[in-house]
Amino acid sequence: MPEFTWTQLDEQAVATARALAMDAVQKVGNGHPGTAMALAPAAYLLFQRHMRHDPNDPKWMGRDRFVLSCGHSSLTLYTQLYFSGYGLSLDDLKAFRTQGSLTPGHPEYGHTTGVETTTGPLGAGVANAVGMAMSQRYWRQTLDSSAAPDTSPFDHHVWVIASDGDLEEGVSAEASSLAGTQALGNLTVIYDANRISIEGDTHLAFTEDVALRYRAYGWHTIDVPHLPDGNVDITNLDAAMTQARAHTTAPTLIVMHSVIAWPAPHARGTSKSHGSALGADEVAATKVLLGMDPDVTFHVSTQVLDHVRAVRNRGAAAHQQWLDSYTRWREACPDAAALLDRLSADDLPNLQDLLPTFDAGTAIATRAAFGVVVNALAPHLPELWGGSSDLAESNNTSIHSANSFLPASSDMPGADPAGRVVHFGIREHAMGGIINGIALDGLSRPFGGTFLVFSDYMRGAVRLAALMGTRSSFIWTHDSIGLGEDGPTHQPVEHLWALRGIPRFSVVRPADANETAAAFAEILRRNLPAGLILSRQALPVLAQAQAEGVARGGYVIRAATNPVTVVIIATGSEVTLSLDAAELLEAQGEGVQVVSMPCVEWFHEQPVTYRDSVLPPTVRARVAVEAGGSLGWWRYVGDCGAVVAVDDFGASTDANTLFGQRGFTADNVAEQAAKSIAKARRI
Ligand SMILES: Cc1ncc(C[n+]2csc(CCOP(=O)(O)OP(=O)(O)O)c2C)c(N)n1
Ligand SMILES: [Mg+2]
Repeated sequence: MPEFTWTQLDEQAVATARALAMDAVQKVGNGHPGTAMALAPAAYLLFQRHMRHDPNDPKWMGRDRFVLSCGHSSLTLYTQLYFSGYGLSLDDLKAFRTQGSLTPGHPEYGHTTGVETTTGPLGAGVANAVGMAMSQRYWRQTLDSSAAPDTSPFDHHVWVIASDGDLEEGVSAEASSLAGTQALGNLTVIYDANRISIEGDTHLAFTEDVALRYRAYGWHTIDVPHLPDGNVDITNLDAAMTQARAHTTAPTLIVMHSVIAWPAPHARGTSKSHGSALGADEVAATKVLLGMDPDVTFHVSTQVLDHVRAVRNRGAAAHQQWLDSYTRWREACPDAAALLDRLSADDLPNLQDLLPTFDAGTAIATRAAFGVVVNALAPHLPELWGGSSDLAESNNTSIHSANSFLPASSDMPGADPAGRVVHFGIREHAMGGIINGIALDGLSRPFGGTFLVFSDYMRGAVRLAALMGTRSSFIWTHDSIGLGEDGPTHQPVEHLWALRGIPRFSVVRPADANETAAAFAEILRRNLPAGLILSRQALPVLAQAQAEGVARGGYVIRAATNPVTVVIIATGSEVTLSLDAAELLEAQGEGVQVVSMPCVEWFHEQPVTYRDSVLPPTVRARVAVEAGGSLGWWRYVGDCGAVVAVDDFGASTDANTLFGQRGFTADNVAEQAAKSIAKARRI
C-alpha cells in the first residue's frame, strides 16, 4: 500500500457521496441517509484504495469480496458502485427505492451488478462473509496449497461493513465466534460504532464492550476514534485497513467510531437521521458545510467522476497481474485447472454412475441413506462439503474420507485448512448464513445439517437462500413425531408447511433410501436452494420407488388395479403406510392410486397433463398422509378429501405408539379413504 495521501479530490469525492445519499433519500422521500453519509469515507477507502476489484469484470475470481451487512445503508454501496463504474448511473441513484430500479431499498444479489449478497436482515451479512472467507481458504488450499502466502491467484480478502444492529443480532455473534476458532485472517469487519439505532442511543439496550467480546472470540481488534469535530478519522482508518489485511492469523474487527449523518447541523448524531429524509433546509445547510452548492442536487463534478473512475485502471492492472499468476498456476497444475474449469461451468459428473442403490426389502433410515449417498459422491465432487450444528452423527453429514475444516494452528487432531467436514458448533442460524456465503463465493455446493425442528433457528438464512437462489442444501433429519422419545420439543409439526411457504425454496421429503439418492441428485442438478427432510427411523426400501418420479416432485408409486376410486398422496415415511392402506382398500374392491409426493414445488413445475395423470381431477376422493401439520394439504385433497396429519404437539414416547395414537396406521388411512369415497359419491 502506498504512503497515505488524501487529496482535495478525495475530499470532494467523499463530500459528493454524502450529498448523493442526502439527495437520493430526499427525492424519493424515504430511506436511510444518516448512515450512508457517515460511512462514505470508509466505503470510499475500501473501493478506491484497499479492495482488489475490477469493475470491468465484476465476477473476477480474484476479487476481494465486499459485504454491506447493514443493508439499510444501501446508498453506501450504490454510490461506490457508481463511482467505480460497475454500470450504475446517476439516474439509477435518482431512481432509488422506486419500482424496477437497480437501486432497491436494500441491496439485492443478482439484481444489481457488484452486490455480492442480499442484506437487510441485520447480522446476516456477517455470517455470509464468514462463509465467503471459509470458502476462500477451502479453495486456496484445495487448488493451490503449495503457494507462498499472498502469491496464489486464490488469495483474496473479505471486507464487511457492519452496524450496531448487525453486532447486536445473535447470528453475527455465532458466526464471529466460529470465525475466531477458524482463525480467518482473510476477513475484516469494519464496525460502524455510531451508538445510534432506531430507538435512540444504543445504550438503551447494548452496553457491552464489543471489541473485548471480539478479542474473546480470538479476533484482532483495532479502535479508530472519530476526530474531535465528529468526522471519521480517515488517516487512521486507512492505516487500520492496511493493518487488518496484513494480520493473517485472525480476523480483524475495526471499531470505527462515527457520528451518524455527519456533518448535518441538526440531524447529526440523531436516530431520526437513520431512517428519514433530512428535509430540504437541512440538506442545503449540510451541503454548505461540505463546500457544495446548496441549490444543486445530484451534483457530481467531472473532476470528481474522472478521479473516482480511475479505479477501473487500477482494477484492470491488478487483474492483469493476477492473470499472470493464474496462467502460471494453470500450467503448473493442469489437473487442478481442469477441475476449476468444470466447477466454473457448474458441470457435474454423471451422478447416475456414482449414486448407490439400495435393495428393496431391506430397511434403512433416510438420514442414513443420505450419509451413504454423500460419501459415495464425495470422492468425485470436491465442491461438496459441509457439516452439521454438532449433530453430525445424527444427521449423517460427515464425509468419512475427509478431515475437519480447521486452521493449521488448531490443536484438534486432523485439523485441515481444506478439510471437508465443517463443525459449525451449535449455531444453526450462522450455519445457514455461512452456507449461503460459501455458495455465493462460488465453486462450492455446500450443505449443513440439523434436526428439522431447529430449522426455525435458521429460517432467516433459509429465506435469504431462497431470495438469492444460492445453491445451499439444508439437511434436516428427525423429520416428524417418528423420532419418538425425545418428545415434543424435538418433534417438528408445522415445519414442513412453514418451509414450503418460503417462495422459490424446495422442500424434499423422500419416502425411502432410493428416493433419497434421487432427491439429492436432483437438488444438485437444479443448482438451487433446497431442504432435504430425512427420517430418524428406518424405512423399508420400496421396490416401486422411481428416480424419475422424484425429479418430477410427485408420481404414481402404485397404480390402481381396479378403476380408480381414490387417490392417496403421501410423503416420506407415510408412503409405505399408504401402500399398505391401498392393499386393504383394493381388497374391498376400491381402486387406489398412491402418489409419492417428495416435493410439491417440483411437482407444480410439471405440465398440467402430467399433474393430472398423477392427481386425476375427476377423482374427488383423496387422502393426504403426512406426519406434519395438515395446513397445505387441503389444497390437494379438495372438499371431499381427508388429511391424516399431526395438528398438535407430539409427545415423549416411542414412535410406533405415537404413530398409532395419531392415526398413522394403514387401517386409519383406509378408513379415511373410505369416508372420502363415500363423500365423493354423495356429491
Ligand atoms: C433482523 C432485523 N431486525 C430489525 C431490522 C429493522 N432495522 C433496520 S435498521 C435497524 C437498527 C439500526 O441501527 P444500526 O444497526 O445501529 O444502524 P444505524 O442506525 O447506525 O445505521 C433496525 C432495527 C432489520 N433490518 N433486521
Ligand atoms: Mg448504529
